[in-house]
Amino acid sequence: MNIGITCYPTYGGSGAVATSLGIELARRGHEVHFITYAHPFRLPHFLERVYYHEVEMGEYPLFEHPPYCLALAVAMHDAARKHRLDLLHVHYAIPHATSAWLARAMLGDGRVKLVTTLHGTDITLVGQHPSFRAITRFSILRSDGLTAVSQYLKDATVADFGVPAERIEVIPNFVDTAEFRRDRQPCHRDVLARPAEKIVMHVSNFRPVKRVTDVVEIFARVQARVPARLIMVGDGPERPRAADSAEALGVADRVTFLGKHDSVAELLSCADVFLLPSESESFGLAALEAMACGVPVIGTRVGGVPEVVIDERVGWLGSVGDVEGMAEVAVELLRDQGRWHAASAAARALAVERFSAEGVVPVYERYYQEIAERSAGS
Ligand code: GMT
Repeated sequence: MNIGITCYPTYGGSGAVATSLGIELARRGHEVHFITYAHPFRLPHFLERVYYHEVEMGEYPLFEHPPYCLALAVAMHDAARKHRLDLLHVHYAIPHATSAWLARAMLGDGRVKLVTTLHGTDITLVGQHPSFRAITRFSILRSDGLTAVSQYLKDATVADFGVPAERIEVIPNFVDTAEFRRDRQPCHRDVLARPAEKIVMHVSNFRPVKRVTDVVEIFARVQARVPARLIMVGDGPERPRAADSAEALGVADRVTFLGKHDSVAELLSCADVFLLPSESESFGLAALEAMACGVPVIGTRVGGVPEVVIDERVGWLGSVGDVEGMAEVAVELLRDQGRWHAASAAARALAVERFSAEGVVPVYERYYQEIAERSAGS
């Protein structure tokens, strides 16, 4: 198939998954066209059958708020026409599903099928804002295919937007288990920590929902009992508060803020525990990537996280804000080598068995086929 993919290309789980999906589809012989405003951050520069179309935005003094949604629709329309796209697969509903619907209307023949993957706050937060709600509902209902990254997110979409359950397919996120693995070289362990220290890691966009100050609070309790270092990967609005919190708790010299990284596999592969104490999380891709690297996950039982961190063999989930409980489990795990090795192996095994690209990408391919056939027959 010739497939157009649109996502947020800079940082974030939805862009990471969309890009990996495009790369895997191209490996399987499909022609893939990324239609985005910047080069997708996880896309290497040249890959066979992979093309990148940058959305061009015209500037005009009148545009205090440039209409990106329209420029994207035009780029989608052009790519669909020139490259005979069979399908446009958009990741994150706002505004991508709307632009895709517009692009198809401009094409006028209904040949291009639209698939929208719902990722999280497009449904649970931003999509519910009065300024977006009606257009979000309209656009997702106009998609030929709808997928959600977890059962939790599907249920939320049915409940909050009145989308019929049978219209949404749950297809979980996946991880490249050849890239995300424990025995990677080079391993940066020696640079990140002293030999006797354990590495506690957090990766996110440092938005309030991630509760990064809880990460620091948990770590402060852990390092009081086990020699350890906290590695914070990513950046975002809450980073200054996390740094202040490390200062206030007297652990600033044990916390390293690495900022944004394109590929986190080489960092995750030398971590001992991954912390994800989020307030809300439709899936938790970072947790899955940690698990694939054999890193047990300690986090919160929210949203779709229990569908990823499935049981206590691979990690532990507590209540939002329970920094004491999460720290206690981290200490127990880090002190007991036998238990840690069992959790690490179980985390890796679960990632490989349930969330590998080899397992999940064919599910997308079958879904595309079904959408194409269903629409052809209707
Ligand atoms: O929805 C967002 O806030 C952004 C989005 C992203 O691009 O990272 O995150 C969501 O999608 C990820 C990929 O499917 C999931 O792993 C995250 O759990 C989800 N974030 C939230 O639900 C807060």
